[in-house]
Amino acid sequence: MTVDRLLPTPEAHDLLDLTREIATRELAPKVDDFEARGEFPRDILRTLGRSGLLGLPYPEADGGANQPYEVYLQVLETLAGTWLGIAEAVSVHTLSCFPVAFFGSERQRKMLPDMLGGEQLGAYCLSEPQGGSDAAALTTKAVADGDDFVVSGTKAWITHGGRADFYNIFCRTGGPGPRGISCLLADADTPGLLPQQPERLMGLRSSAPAQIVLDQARVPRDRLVGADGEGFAIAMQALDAGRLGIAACAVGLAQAAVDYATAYAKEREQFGRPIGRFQGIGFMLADMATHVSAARALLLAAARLKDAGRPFSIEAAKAKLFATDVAMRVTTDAVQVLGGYGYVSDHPVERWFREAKVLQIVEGTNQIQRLVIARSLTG
Ligand code: COS
Repeated sequence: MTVDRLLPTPEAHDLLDLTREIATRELAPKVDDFEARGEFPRDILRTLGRSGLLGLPYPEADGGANQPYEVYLQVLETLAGTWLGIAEAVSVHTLSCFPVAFFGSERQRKMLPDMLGGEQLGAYCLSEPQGGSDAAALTTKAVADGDDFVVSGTKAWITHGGRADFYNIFCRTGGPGPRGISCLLADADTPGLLPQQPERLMGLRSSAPAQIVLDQARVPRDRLVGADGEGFAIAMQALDAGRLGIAACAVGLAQAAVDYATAYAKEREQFGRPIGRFQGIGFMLADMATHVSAARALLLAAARLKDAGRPFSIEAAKAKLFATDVAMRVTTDAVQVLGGYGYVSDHPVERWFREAKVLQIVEGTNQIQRLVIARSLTG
């Protein structure tokens, strides 16, 4: 069922129409095959870039489309309803452009049109094998040596690892704790930047992350993004916006599950009538639909705060927490509505159920979101 949209401009309506058209024409015919084979859809991301969908929330002067977050997130939601892997790739690429767009030097910012146009795909390297939630404890070290930093360590769970053209590497240039962390922008062909084999995932297989080993990688000193020691603050601000992207992915996935389960319940007959007419199923669908609407409302409320230039970090954490928990619950219930047919790969709900799980983990586990929200309440 198409959700009625209250969009801020006619241009936003056109953008969503374009997104739906691309989703139907380019994404829907390919998603099953790419997910089954675990193939990364680089060409499709290029198509999205050429259609202007890879730099939506950034200024036109930098090569973006100057769209409010409220609109960008609904584009993501639409993509996620057809292919979560693509929507997540767009969200992570958008996150990866954040450090240069907001903290980059004049020279670094010259790269923005290629980044935002999708010619250059980005990766965001914060997590490490021994630490994801405690991001300020990262151990990857960068030591100044002549005109370069020499970087050593291992980054983990890197979306687009081995496929990206540029990597934001959060690393330690100073002492322990958040203030010793800096952000470096490294090209994919940096000597010593060594992507490992992609992880073998439960779901989201077309966009499997990989570890990045940094073995004395030499990154020019003029690729320091922002000030020395500013990296943690950059990482956290990028994630505030990125978490809204993940929440939008969750809403899109959950809406697709509601739509699919509803259509099935109207067709499938037992005891002489469609199962959706039994209260046991009808009430389940009602709860699913209500939770998705609530998740979308929370997400858009946070986006509108961001668009208005107001603090939105805590609202983004709430939206990420709620929307991804809703996606897990709703996809679980969608499998239940389809019964045995929900548990086989002939229907997409089986895949959506596996994919929903990762959204409760990435860009800050939902336990971290609760921690952020609780600290804002209790100090
Ligand atoms: N925006 C700007 N600055 C922020 C910020 C934000 N959202 N959150 C924290 N900071 C700043 C703080 O203001 C503080 O600055 P000062 O040193 O100047 O006071 C500094 O960063 C340290 O903050 P804090 O003490 O809260 O850091 P913690 O070590 O307690 O960590 C959490 C905070 C747990 C919230 C952080 O580590 C986190 O988000 N972890 C999850 C990481 C994550 O999402 N990983 C996924 C990677 S992508 S798959």
